[in-house]
Amino acid sequence: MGYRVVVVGATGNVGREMLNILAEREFPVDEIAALASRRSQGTEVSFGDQTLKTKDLAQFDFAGWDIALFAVGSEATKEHAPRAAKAGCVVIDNSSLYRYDPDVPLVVPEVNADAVMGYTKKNIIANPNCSTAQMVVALKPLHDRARIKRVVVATYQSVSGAGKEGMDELWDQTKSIYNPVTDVPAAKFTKQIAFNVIPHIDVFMEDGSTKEEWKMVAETKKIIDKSIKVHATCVRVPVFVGHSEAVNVEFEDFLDEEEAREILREAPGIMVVDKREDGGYVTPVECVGDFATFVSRIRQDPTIDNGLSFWCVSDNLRKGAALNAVQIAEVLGQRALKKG
Ligand code: 11C
Repeated sequence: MGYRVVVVGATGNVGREMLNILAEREFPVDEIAALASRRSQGTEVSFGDQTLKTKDLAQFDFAGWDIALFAVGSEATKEHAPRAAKAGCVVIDNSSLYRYDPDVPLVVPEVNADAVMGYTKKNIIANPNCSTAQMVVALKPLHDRARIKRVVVATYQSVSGAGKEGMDELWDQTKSIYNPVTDVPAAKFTKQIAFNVIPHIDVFMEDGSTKEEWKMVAETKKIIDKSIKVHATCVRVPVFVGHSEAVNVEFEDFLDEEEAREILREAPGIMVVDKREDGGYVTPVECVGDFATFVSRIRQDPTIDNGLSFWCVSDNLRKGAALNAVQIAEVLGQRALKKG
């Protein structure tokens, strides 16, 4: 016996990946509904070898459905997630709306799977931001061994984090640079993204950081340990899929780079590819479609007492969003909503 599962936002980048991953991981589904806005109603999406026609989210009755994976913006989430939760359907939400709510667990299963059980307060579980998810999977096993004091991270985030419109803008602008018949001005992004990098993701905060950077700070604290200090610089790069991060960590205790490499090799969700030779590291195009977070370039930071640096890369639509949500559903199924 399986679950009655709803995917909300099924025509978007993340919603489509949710359907793919539910099928790939053979999540026990008895019935599945793909929902979208009225504008996209009737659009066909794939679920394994089935084709589903999307239904109108606004008209959908969540009563009798077990789990709803939400991949829509905060506004639509605000309107429909409480309605689903109230109807008895557990919401796993990919928006930022509930992440910082003390009554909603923020979960990365490799890191804090036990927190899932906190779902009972609101019937909602939050999925973190993509740049946080891949970083905490790598940080947690290192924190368990040597206690992290401080993290300084620079991200190199792909345009798919900004949705299909972001991908279209990179594609169209790149073509227009080679063939300047049509000008493709910046629209989704604040400056030209083709052949450029932009040190700005999400809105500016009062202290000069951006909301994307603030999310990495707040979410790392909530998921791993509130004592960890994080300083982030988030940058958009002309890559379609796959976020990269250069991470520098200061620990309380000494941690040798070789031991860190061994710890990460054993860690769930991590694949270490770290050969000190040409090409002995992973780049974003190589991680697309994969489940793992890849860690490379692990090395001592000799400028501080207990410091290490590493490079990590992951598919932002998968570990950063859809995969993590499906992993949460798996934990929920094993620990709370048991079937059969
Ligand atoms: C980006 N990380 O790359 C963002 C997308 O809070 O879930 C996801 C935003 C979020 O633009």
